[in-house]
Amino acid sequence: MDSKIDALVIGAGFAGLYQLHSLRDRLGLSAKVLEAGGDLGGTWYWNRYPGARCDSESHAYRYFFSRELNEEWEWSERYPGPPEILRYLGRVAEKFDLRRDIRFGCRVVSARYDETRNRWIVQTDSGEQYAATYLVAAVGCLSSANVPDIPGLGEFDGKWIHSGHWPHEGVDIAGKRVGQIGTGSTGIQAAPVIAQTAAHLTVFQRTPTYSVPARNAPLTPEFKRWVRENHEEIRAAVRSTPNGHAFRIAERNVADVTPEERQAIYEAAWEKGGLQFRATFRDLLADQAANDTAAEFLRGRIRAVVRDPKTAQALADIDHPYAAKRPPIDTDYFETFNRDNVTLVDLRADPIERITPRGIRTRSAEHALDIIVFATGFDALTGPLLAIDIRGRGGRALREDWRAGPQTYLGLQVPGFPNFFTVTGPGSPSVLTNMPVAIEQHVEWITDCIGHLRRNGIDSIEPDPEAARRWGAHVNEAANATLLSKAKHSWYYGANVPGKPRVFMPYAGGMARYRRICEDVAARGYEGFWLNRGSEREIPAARAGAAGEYAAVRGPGI
Ligand code: N01
Repeated sequence: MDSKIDALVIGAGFAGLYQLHSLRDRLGLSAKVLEAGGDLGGTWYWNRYPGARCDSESHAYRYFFSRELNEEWEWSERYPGPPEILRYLGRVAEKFDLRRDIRFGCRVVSARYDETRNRWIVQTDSGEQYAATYLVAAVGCLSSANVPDIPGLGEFDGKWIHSGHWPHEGVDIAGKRVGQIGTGSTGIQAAPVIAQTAAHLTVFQRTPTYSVPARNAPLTPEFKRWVRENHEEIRAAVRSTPNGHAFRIAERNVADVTPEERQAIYEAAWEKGGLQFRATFRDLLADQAANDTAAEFLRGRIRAVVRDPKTAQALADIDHPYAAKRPPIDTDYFETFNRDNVTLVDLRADPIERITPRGIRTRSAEHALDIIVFATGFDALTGPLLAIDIRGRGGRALREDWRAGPQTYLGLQVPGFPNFFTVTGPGSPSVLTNMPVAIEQHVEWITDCIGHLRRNGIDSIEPDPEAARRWGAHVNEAANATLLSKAKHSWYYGANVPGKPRVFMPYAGGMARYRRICEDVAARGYEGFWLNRGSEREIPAARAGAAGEYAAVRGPGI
């Protein structure tokens, strides 16, 4: 089958659903979504590990394009879990009648740009073929599981699972000896819940990390009413903050307050819980000395909670500034190490040598296990795109073009790949933000852009390679203006995947600043892009100014 449509969207998560609605119902295009999963939900379809929960607060973790939708929907907890988020997305799909244009259980394996027909030819794993003028990758940033290549995994007699492919029927861990590798956001959520039912949990930690209590709780009727009645205010807040959350970053610097005041501010933020701990001072991510004060406070909390001094030391011996890696939030993570059935193995002192049929052997011991949980993260941002064989002009392969790292303009398009758009692609704020806010902005920009092309008889759009080069330099500059550049061993740099180029991938200049840049580019007639009509090419003149030079980054945007 060569099904011809205007637009094809890959992925039915938050991004794909809204992209379908926007292209089909606002622009009137014929559009289809191809989704590898058996149902909608993206991240939330796959990530059903014990303790999985959103780190963004529910009143900010939603679409904001429909006031009516928000009035109809009520979250039950401060941080929603996968079942509730899936119900929410199901409601969205129902309200906007999206399912009829989504094909589930079909994985896109290749996409090739046919220059003569100005069409994308897309193949799925079941041999279906589609042709579309516009191709939108809404494949997620964290959807390509990273299972480390540890010798002996194939010989393990027990069961092993990656957190991002948790079986939907669940895994019976009651009474089992479980080994968990990884202590990032996922591992920190999973360990306390696994420990409650497992006979024994052994946590294998390579890099310790800070964590702040989430303080999840049911929402009160008053709060729910406030959310319903303040749609516009909350929407305005998430659209104006650097990270797309509904909390504002304080105006003060650490040095503006006395040590006693600072302690009280940290204590209050610890009690309140959540990601807004990093919003207590505006220089926490820009100034090492400022960050040290937060880091020391958080290390002190670990030492105060964890009773065994050796375990406490291994958990608190953190080698990077606070929030330079994605900061987790938790429910009783450090308390879990006070349980009799939980052991921490510090892999820096005692590295894994191999997996044996019985369990995991480190340099000093063999740990007998029934189940190994890989909470080892993802081949982030580029992984889901490069899993598809994407070929642009002249058959050029994205995998080749990105060999030294991703090159995009605004994280929205790639030079040489006309009419191909990425939602929250590398080079955009994406994972540094509350994702639905970044997604909405991208989907709306892409929709406006395609609307502009169609109204003006433009066949295709693609970035000027020079604009992409300048944007890449700016992405670097933005990262280097923050302490994020001090944690080189992070997945923001691709450091968790052997052989992956070490390039800072998301845009750290802040969501609000990024939004302005994108708006400015569009207002200048899509400056930095080539607009093609047949063999004619319109090149909107680059003019000096904010969009041309992206305004120097003077402080951290995140
Ligand atoms: O993955 P991670 P994650 N041997 O890459 C360790 C989002 N998220 O799934 O730091 C031993 O952060 C690795 O160690 P190290 C969120 O954006 C969102 O936890 O590389 N250990 C690390 O400890 C988050 O940041 C929510 O030394 C190995 C861990 O595995 C992102 O997903 C909830 C290893 C991986 O941590 C990814 O988080 C959860 C090896 N060979 C997650 N390889 C929400 O609330 C890796 N590790 C929306």
